[in-house]
Amino acid sequence: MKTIKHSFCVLLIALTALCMISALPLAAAAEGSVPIRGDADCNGVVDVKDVTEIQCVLAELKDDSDGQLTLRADINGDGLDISDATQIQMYLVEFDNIWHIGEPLVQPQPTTVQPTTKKPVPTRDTYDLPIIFN
Ligand SMILES: [Ca+2]
Ligand SMILES: [Ca+2]
Repeated sequence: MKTIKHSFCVLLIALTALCMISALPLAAAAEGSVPIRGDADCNGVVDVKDVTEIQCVLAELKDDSDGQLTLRADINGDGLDISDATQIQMYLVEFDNIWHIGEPLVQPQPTTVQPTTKKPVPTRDTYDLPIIFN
């Protein structure tokens, strides 16, 4: 009897650990730490629910006043429209993924310009006409 209890406890601990590991990507996405391109509902997975989410926003059944859904779901960068839903559908049926759907959305990083000690070389405007003295 004691062996059965022990086995049950080990099984319960293993299942709990498995559940925690499988929930990690969803938890990370839910925190909004790594937005995924095409993940309109921000659940960490790009699926047909994201297509429905886009359609609901386009039909004004859902609000996206903060623009976060558009940020994640605007696949081609021209604003949220029905072509974004179409691109996600094509991704789901494994067409070429030219828009990197399902990959982490890379935010543009600010660039810094390194200071230079060189004096700038004067350049001649190519449209200046040469001066001719007689
Ligand atoms: Ca999703
Ligand atoms: Ca778009």
